[in-house]
Amino acid sequence: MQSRTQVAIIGAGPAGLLLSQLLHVGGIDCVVLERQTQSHVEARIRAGVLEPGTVELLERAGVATRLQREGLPHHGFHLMLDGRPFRIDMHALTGGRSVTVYGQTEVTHDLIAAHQARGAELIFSAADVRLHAVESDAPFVTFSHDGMQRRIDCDYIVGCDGYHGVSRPSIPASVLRSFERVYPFGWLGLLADVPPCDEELIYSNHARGFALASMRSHTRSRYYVQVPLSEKLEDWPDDRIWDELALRLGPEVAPRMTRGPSIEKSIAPLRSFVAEPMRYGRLFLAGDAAHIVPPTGAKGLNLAASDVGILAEAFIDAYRGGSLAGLETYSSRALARVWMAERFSWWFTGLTHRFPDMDEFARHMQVAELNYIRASSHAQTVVAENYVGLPLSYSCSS
Ligand code: FAS
Ligand code: PHB
Repeated sequence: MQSRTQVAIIGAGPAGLLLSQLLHVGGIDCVVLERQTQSHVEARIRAGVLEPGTVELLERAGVATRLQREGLPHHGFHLMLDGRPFRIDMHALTGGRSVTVYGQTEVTHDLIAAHQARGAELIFSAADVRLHAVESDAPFVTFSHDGMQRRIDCDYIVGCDGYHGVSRPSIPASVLRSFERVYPFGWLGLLADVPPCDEELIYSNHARGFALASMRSHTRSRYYVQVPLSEKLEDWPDDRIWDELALRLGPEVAPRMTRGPSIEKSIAPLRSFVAEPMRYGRLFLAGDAAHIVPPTGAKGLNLAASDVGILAEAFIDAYRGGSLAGLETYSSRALARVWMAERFSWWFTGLTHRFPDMDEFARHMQVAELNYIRASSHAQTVVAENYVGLPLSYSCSS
């Protein structure tokens, strides 16, 4: 069965769904092909913090009603060294900018609901998706669905299929350049329907390892502890996680922590990764298909959104304004922002985690840098403006 669209999008994560919604608002026809089932996609527990730029894009896409009602504005967060917290007042240090706590799970749910409300072509359980003729001006994708072989001809393909997708490998190895740092630890995440231990997020650098106290609402908490990559989830019953969190969040915070049964637990590896270019012929990459950051800086979802914001505008310029300049400069403009977010995520991970090969000098460097940030409003401003998301102008000038 053969059909045609203007833009074929591979992957129904936040990047693919947001791009599809923004293209629809811009009057551009597209189809989204997703390998997993809808319930699998909607069950994923991932990011929790939205930058103002991401909120603006969700508003432009017409999917921010619940976010505006249920999202939690956060004007600051806490850094902690061996149990002693101090606050980064983002709102004051960035001229009034803040982040919104609203789970990626909810963003995905809202985007899928909007697609289904308008009868969009969002195809779940699309198996064996393949990209064809991406170097030509007549690319197409093939896949199987409901036992039928399908082909969709299109003007452009956008790979929003994440780190393990098929799109990035569709760029010839002779063209693709990749850069990577794999961290010698992972994050064990726990979700529980208990009230958070604080009004704001707490990032803790502790001698036993990193911990993060986050949330999804006033009644649902999200916690993380750094664990060696060799750890197995089955060796971490809830009580062991709560005990470790109490130790790493210290005597001031631990008494405020409410324990309860986990509703989700997982261990995620950490890596920094960038693939260049983010365009090859009629194929574009966006989100985790092109880059991965350690979640420390809460950048993964937000970078995916900023890629998509740049790309959607470029497609609208091409289809509505007849200018291909946006598409031609997409990769360099997106990468300029990606590398700045990669730097912050790498730096923030280095500042807050215990590395197995860390010697006493390296530990003193971490302690000195955290104490400098505690003391200096200038140093705090650097942290704050990166955390809320750098202005697009920073990366356009590079
Ligand atoms: P995604 O990976 O979300 O979506 C890609 C989609 O493509 C998936 O639905 C996949 O099923 C589909 N797909 C893959 N191959 C396909 C194929 N061949 N055909 C069709 N479809 C295909 N970021 C944060 O900011 N904070 C966090 O705390 C955080 N925690 C994370 C925890 C984990 C375990 C992971 C893996 C990531 C985490 N991230 C976090 C990063 C995460 O939020 C990503 O940045 C975000 O999901 C990026 O969105 P997408 O680019 O849409 O990629
Ligand atoms: C989360 O709530 O999942 C979260 C928040 C901030 C981070 C990473 C994860 O830096």
